Amino acid sequence: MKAKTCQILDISWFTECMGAGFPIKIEGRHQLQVREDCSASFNPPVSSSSVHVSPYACQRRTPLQDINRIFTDALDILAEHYEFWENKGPRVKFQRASAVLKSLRSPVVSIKDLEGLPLLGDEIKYIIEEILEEGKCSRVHEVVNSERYKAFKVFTSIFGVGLKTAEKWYRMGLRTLEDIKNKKDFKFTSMQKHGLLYYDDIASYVSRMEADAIEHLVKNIICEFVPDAIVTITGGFRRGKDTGHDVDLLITCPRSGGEKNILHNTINVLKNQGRILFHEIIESTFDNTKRPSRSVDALDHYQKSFLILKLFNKEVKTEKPRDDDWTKLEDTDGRDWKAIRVDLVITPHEQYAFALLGWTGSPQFERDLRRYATWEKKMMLDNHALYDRTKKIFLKVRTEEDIFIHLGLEYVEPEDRNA
Ligand code: DCT
Ligand code: MG
Repeated sequence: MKAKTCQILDISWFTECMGAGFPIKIEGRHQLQVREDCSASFNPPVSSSSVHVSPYACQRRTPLQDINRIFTDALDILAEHYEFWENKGPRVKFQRASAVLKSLRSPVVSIKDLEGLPLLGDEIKYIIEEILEEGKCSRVHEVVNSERYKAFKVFTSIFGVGLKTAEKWYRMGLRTLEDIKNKKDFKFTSMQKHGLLYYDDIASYVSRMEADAIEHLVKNIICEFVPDAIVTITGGFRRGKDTGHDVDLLITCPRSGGEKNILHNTINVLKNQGRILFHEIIESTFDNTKRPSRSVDALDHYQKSFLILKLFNKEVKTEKPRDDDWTKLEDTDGRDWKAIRVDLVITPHEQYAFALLGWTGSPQFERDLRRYATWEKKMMLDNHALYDRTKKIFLKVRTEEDIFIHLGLEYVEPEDRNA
């Protein structure tokens, strides 16, 4: 008889052990009914209808390298098109289908490869089939060449411009960046004015080296007055991306209340250094009597600042320093710096794991985590807490791993959260 070497258990076993203070005896009710092929459901190959692929991105591994980009780019464009129309149903449908394809280990070469995969309805299959046959999708071609898509793409790339403003401008007959810049009589917000002023810098992506330089300089400032502060780079860079549209930094302090004055003090030092091109501080609106938000797209309540910082070229380490690099330290217009978008987010240490998980993304991975918590576990998860609706308690966590354990999920490393 084959000896059982391991058992896969429900989270209830772990929580009961925590309550008892020692590992309790494993009973039938603790056992998870897991299919033999469950390990294969992480990183599923195509052409294997016997493999179960989860409809939730948090139950799949999605590395950065996307071997089905020809299809996922098309689906992402269609999702964005519906986002620009604020049409949530189709937007979510295309986003989720694209996320399933991004998790595949091998390229889709035939429509048969899609058998057994979730969230790929007839409409999606038709698009994939067209790309397989023609090399492109006529619907996507139409969208990217449409006046509305092109205008929204430009408008929403301006820092401080959301869908509502883009819609307003579009209805006014504006179409291009020049149209917007020429509206001297417009009442732009300060964020939008600065977004326009530094448009080219912000639109050109932040490199990993630039992000590291920003992290380094913010850390140095903070450690001067709070030596035990923890500064972590999150967002796409934590997921292993080489470029991003901004630098997301999460800041906390292990001492209770130690994080209180960090944001204002940091902003003051940055101001004195002459680095701040724009900043806006949002104070915390967190209310610990409230349960986590039900909305999968809800914003969090942390104290934060949205900034545009001046990063000097000489502060960015290049991979291979060369003598003639000095010639590149000044732009053609005589500038020796670049404007970089930076988000600083301050979190109390007891909420740090939730903030880290939430701010690491990808946005699709986060949405599916929250959906999974709600629909599969009767729990509520947001960037601040995890609430068990059955037991009516807030669950205690120290690390991201603890959150996965409470949700009964296998841990997914940040580099595999690129859904
Ligand atoms: N996020 C969040 N609440 C917000 C904004 C963002 O929880 N109010 C999450 C979702 C992803 C992560 O934080 C970082 O956000 P972005 O910078 O928009 O995403 P990104 O993956 O870092 O993308 P990019 O690489 O383009 O910066
Ligand atoms: Mg980011």
